[in-house]
Amino acid sequence: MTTRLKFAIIGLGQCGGNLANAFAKYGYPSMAVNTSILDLKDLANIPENRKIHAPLNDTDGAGKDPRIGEKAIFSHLPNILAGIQQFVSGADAILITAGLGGGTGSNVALLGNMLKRFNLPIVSLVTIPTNDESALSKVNALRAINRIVGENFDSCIIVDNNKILQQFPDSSLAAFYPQANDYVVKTFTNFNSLTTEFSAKSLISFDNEDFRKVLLSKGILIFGETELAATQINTLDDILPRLKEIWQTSGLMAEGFNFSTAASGAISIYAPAAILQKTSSRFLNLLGEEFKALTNGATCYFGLYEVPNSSSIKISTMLGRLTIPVRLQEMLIEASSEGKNLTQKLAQELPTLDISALDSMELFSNGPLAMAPQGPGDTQAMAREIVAAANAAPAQPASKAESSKESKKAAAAADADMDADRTYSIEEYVKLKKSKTPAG
Ligand SMILES: Nc1nc2c(ncn2[C@@H]2O[C@H](COP(=O)(O)OP(=O)(O)OP(=O)(O)O)[C@@H](O)[C@H]2O)c(=O)[nH]1
Ligand SMILES: [Mg+2]
Repeated sequence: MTTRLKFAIIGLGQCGGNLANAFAKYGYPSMAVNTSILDLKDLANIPENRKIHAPLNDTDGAGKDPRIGEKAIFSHLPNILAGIQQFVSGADAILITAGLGGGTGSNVALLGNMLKRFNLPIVSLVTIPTNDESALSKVNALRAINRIVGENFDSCIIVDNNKILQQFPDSSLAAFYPQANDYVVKTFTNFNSLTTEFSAKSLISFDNEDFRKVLLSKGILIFGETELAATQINTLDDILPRLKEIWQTSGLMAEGFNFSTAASGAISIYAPAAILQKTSSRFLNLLGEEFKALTNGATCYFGLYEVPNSSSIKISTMLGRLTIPVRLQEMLIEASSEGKNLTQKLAQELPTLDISALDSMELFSNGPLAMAPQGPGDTQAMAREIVAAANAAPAQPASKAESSKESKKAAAAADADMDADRTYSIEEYVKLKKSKTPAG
């Protein structure tokens, strides 16, 4: 694959590793850092020597506790930095992937900060949790986002797992994340790859420097892709009034961006010749105007390509230097109420059961042989059987004859002390018998 920028991909945590693994499938050099050995072993596209296992002591994973993840990263820092230093040499930029919400990947700001020493642009690509995930995941994710924004990396791409759920509603549980990760990487790669450019005829070129400008514009970056069947529109002019809707619905980026906060962006359009022939010559001016209106004057880089034998129109969009989306503000509201409940639950002492109704129940008799009697009659019958068995004990083999004689004698002695008119419990009988049996 020929790429515009050579990215070195570093996946942190399980989701980060899975995304790095998907990037590796598309030919990107990738490595993975994780506190969990089990997560690392499943990353089939990443070579073993590019997997760094960084556990805290003997734990596997960070159990959604970012403090454990942080300590783990610090305790393996020399090893992690040495591995990454070798790996990133020759790259144009570092892309750190992670899922926010857990204990390992939520430390993406910490890792990114450590990697500033390599003097390469740093982009983070992170996922945010779905609505259904726990308050803990949301609180972790929000804290992590704030730290990432505070680090002022060259940009931060936010993939919304909520949108993934909507996009792949019928996907099986096993295929869900691999499918989503593949989609994210494919869309990113369509921007970063020159392959389509080679096969298409360029009317206006979106070049490498344009890509770099938008990608590294700081703040939050979104990208997306929409494909329309050639039968759906007559000319490209038809997409102008739909541009906002296309941006809002394309891709897996977080919902609710205020597009007017964007400082730069890119739109690349790939269309068949028949559509381009019908499109007005003013189209690009109109597109520029529409883009400016939606973004409140952001700089836009265009690409327009004629794709032979195509039956669809593809529109790829990137918007850079956006502010934190509404979806995260909503998550903050959810997390603060859910988080409060969770905090209260954790502060409460664990209630015990009131078992006073069981106080008067005596299920075991006192004594060395704690056998629960089935009923009073049973105990007496067993006691009588034991006495009878001891009296009528059959002859023992020669070696045991002596001790057998002794026990018979003891049993007889014990029986001699027993009151024939009284019934004994088995415990009483054994006690009496023991006290009469010679030790040894
Ligand atoms: N898109 C996507 N999201 C994922 C994937 N795996 C996990 N997630 C999301 O990422 C969040 C963090 O999960 P993990 O990556 O397992 O967490 P971790 O960083 O390994 O942290 P610990 O398990 O606590 O050590 C989850 O809450 C999910 O929302 C994946 O393969 N793809
Ligand atoms: Mg994990």
